[in-house]
Formats: sequence, C-alpha cells, structure tokens
Amino acid sequence: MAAFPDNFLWGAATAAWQVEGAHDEDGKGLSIWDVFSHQPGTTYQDTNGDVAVDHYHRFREDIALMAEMGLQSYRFSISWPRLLPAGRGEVNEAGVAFYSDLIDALLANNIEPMITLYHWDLPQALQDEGGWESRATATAFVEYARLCYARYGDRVKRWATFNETIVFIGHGYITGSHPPSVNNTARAIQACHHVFVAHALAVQAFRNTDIQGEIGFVNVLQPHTPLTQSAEDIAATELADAIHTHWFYDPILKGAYPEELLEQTQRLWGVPQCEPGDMALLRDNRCDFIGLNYYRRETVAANPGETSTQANHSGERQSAGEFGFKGLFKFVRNPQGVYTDWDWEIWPQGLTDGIMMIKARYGDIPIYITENGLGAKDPIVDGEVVDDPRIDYLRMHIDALENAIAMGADVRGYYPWSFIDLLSWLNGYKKQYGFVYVDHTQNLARKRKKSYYWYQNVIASHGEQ
Ligand code: BGP
Repeated sequence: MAAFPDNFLWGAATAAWQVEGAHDEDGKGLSIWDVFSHQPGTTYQDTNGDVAVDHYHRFREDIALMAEMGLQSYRFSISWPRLLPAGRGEVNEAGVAFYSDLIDALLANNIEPMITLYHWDLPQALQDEGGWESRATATAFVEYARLCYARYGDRVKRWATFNETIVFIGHGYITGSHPPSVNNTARAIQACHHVFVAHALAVQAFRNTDIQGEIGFVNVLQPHTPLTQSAEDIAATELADAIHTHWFYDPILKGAYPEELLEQTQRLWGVPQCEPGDMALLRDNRCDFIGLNYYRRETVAANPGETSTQANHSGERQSAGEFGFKGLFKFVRNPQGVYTDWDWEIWPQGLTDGIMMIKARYGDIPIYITENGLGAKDPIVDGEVVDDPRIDYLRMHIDALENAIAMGADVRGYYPWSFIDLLSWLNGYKKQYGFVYVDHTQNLARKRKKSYYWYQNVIASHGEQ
C-alpha cells in the first residue's frame, strides 16, 4: 500500500508569465518580465511571454485536459499587473474576471486551486518607483493581496504569498540575470527584507479575513553536499546552507535571521535595515504551511578563485562556466552525479533529506511539494511525445516523498512542474517540463505526452504508480 495520506493532493503547477501570454490585453499593465524580455540578449533566443502558450485564451481547453487527467489541485500564479496595472490603485476588472473564470472552471471540475500571489512578475510601474528596494512596494503588495482575498477568498482555500525569494532576489540583484538586473549584495539584502515584511503583512491581512483556508510561502529546497571531507569544503557547505537556505527560511518560519550571518551582513554593509517591529511582525505571522520546490542538489567546494555566476541556459551539457562567490563557496560537478542537459543533478534522495532537514530545523510544519520536475528536450517518436526520462524522474521523486512521509513528515500534496510545456524564464521553450506538449509549429496545439497517461495512473492509484 502506498503511504500517502487519504487527503493527500495530486496536483501540478504553472506560473502566470510562463503560460498566459496576452501580456498587454484587456487592460493588463506590463510586468518587469515583459519589459526585461524585450531587451535583446536577456533570455535564450530572445523569447518573451507576449503569447507564451496562450493559456489566457485557452484555459478552458487546458482545464479540460487537467480534468481528464484526474488532477486534484492546480497551482497557478496571479499576474499582479493584470489586476492592478499600476501596481496599486485602479483595479482592472477584466483581469479580475479572468482569474475568477479560471477558478470557477477549476472548481466545476473538482480541481482545487492553489494561488501563488507573486511569481516574479512585479508591475513595471512599481519597479520604476524602486521595486523591492522600496518599502512602499511591500505596502502595495498587501493592497494587491487584499484585493485577491476579497475577490477569490470565497472559493480558494490554499494561498502562497511568494515563490522562491532566493531566485528573484538573488538573480535580480546579485547575478543580474533577472530583472531589475542589478549586481549589488547590499541592495539584494535590503530588497529581500522588504519581501519578508510584505509576506508577513499579507499573512496578517489574510488572518483578518474570514477565509476558511491556509496561507504559506514557497521556497527553493536545495540540499548542499561537500565535494570532499576537507575542512575547507565542509566550511564552504555550511556557508552555502546559511546563505542559500537558512537566510530564506528562518525569517519566515522562525521570525529571525540566522544570527551569525546577520552580524556579518550588518557589519559589512549595514543591511538589512529593519524598522522596529519588523521581526515581531514576522514572528507573529508565521505560515500555515511551507511549499518546497525541489529539482536538484548542489555539490559544494571552497572557492579561493574569483566570483563567477554563469549558468547553462542552452541545454548543451557543460557549456557554461562556474557558479560561485569569491572566498565563500562554489558549486561544482559531482563526479558520480547524473545530470540533465542543463547540468542539474538528478538526486531523488535529496527530496527525502531536504524534507527531513526542514522538519528537524523548523518542527512539524505542514509541507506541500509545490514544484518538482525534469527539464528536457522531449523526443517525438511516430508523432507521440515519449518522455520516459520524465516518468523515471517523477517516479523516483514520488518514492523519495513516500520515504519522507514514512519517516514522519507531514507532506500534504505534490505539484509536479509543470502541467503543460511553458516558457522557461531564461531558457526559452526548448527546456520542456510538461505533461502536455505544446506544438509551436501548429498554432500551439496541445498534445498529451506519455507522462500524462502515467501521471493519470499515479493519481487514480493514489501514488502506487
Ligand atoms: C523554479 C521556478 C519556476 C520554473 C522552474 C524551472 O525556480 O519557480 O517558475 O521556471 O524553476 O526552472 P527553469 O525554467 O529555469 O528550468
């Protein structure tokens, strides 16, 4: 018998900018990703989300495919500038209606919506006023969150405030590969603090509604393993844990920054500057659940060399240089590792270990696996998309999840990334994740992949596979 609890949810995930398209239709304002991706050279092959996979116009067709698959829950994000084109103030009712119709269509098919309020597409109008570096953006976020609660809270029970702060802040303000494309650690730390404050304020606002539901936060789960047992590599790994993991979980789940690191950042850069009451606000407004996005682990070594933040966006193996920070740590190839074409190590055990790490450090917080999946160039054989490597990847990770549950973790749902092939932020359309294939040569026609039927069985058998 599978070890999944009776009410465990089998879901799948997407995000607004990656699927919707209609980037300037029906009164929508531009997001930072609309503007950034129109600048040549920022994304792989200059792809942008103007059309994406046209989910905005085809959501009924997509939901019919979800229903046929037996999907129990769908995690999607709301585009903030579709609801509030200027980030605050005037409401775009056509945008509100789109998500309302989407939610109704999901519920009519017995699919529970899970909303992510912020999956990176900040209104450009707010970026022009300072973006996350400005505390006013946190206030605007709460206005936006309240609007969503008011319009959808009667029908939606599961909410997440932010998706992966480390990614949009780290790449937005340190590596510069995401908008607003800054390279400044001090500015990153301050912007990140405002995100944490925005999260806590939005949780507080949620608890002041009468919504019968739960609110959480979605983080990257990325275990780190030292390359060798040398003191230097172990110290580098501990540092990677503190910087990449604890910094992003502790404020949300404990209401405090990791102490040592906080002392260092304040000594070096004088940040984060907290207003009185910020940490109490975080402590008093902790999440009902934590969402974990798990794809890979990183092998870590000491880095006596220079800072280099390259990544493989082409899908050509080992085509990019190193990723690491001078004097701190670097991510290196695991000589025994199995890797994807984008050089992400496939390591299912990391899902079990990561969940158990969360449980050990933060106690018994309910967990959803809000993303997990394989980015690949799927082969087409006789007109069928035969994505066996994806099936293998997901099967191994479901086993790993089952192990964590058997070890006492409170995991309540699994949302593979992604329901449908979509636009990968920096990697274009070549990096496919979906159960459903989108044919870009045939007017974006949808086609069920082999993994679609496989996951249909997983759901029907409640994880027996
Ligand atoms: C996560 C994001 C998703 C998705 C996924 C795969 O970090 O939350 O939006 O993009 O990663 O990443 P990529 O598209 O870079 O392969």
